[in-house]
Amino acid sequence: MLENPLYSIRMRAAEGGPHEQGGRHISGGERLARESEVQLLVAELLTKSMGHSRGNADFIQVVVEKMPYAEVYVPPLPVATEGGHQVDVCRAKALNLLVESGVSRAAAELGLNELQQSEDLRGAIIMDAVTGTRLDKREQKGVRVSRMDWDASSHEEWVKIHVPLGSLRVREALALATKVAYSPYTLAELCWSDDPDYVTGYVASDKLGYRRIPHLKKLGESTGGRVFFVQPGLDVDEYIHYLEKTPIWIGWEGGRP
Ligand code: WAQ
Ligand code: MG
Repeated sequence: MLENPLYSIRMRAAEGGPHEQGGRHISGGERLARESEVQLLVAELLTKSMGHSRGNADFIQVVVEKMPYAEVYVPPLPVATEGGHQVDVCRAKALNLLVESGVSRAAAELGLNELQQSEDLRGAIIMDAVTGTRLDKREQKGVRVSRMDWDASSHEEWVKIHVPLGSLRVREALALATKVAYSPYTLAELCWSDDPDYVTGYVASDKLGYRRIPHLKKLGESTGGRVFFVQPGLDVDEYIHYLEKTPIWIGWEGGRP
């Protein structure tokens, strides 16, 4: 590990000043890099933040940190794509998948409502899977999962057998969903993008895998975000620490399944 250190790279971008001074969230991103890849990945994150469909960022922050940790490899969740073109049909499907994953119907409905109302959520909402109570106290900031990334050769292999899913967006979403589902405290995740030009979202869980749902909102809307439904009674600080700090490689050590 010492000869080949790991770096965490995190980006956040806002319009109208920094987030903490009231700027509107435009984009964020988190990657892991070997030393030789740091410059390239910083450039990729800058590209992601500029020319974004949510607006023109005038505040962009990139943080690069050397990581003192051992490495853990987690294989990606299996992926399936559901049918359905109407938003209400797709939302009903998401609700059912959440309930099948062990979330109460009441909490699942509250989660869907939260995302329907969020236009400027920067991270995820942590929600009690039984009562639907919000457990993090982060408001618009939410909890940002970081320190996860695909192992590059594992991703190459994965794309060969999932040819239409080669985009950076799916790459990032599946890495995040896999890290979140890997925690024993997560029952399920609900996500759709806050980008007005992207309407596909997903429900993910250890039980059901990553289930893509084609129309969780109407084209042109800037609502969206993420809800992590968790076991009641968990230690919330410990859970947030795992999400923010524990480095996870998605893939297979050595590159092959
Ligand atoms: N940690 C926690 N929450 C996050 C993170 C993160 N690292 N990144 C994004 N979010 C939250 C935040 O509230 C964003 O506003 C919201 O999720 C949406 O982020 O076709 O593109 O990056 O299989 O816009 C899913 C479907 C796409 C992909 C999701 O999300 C597919 C997407 P975006
Ligand atoms: Mg977005």
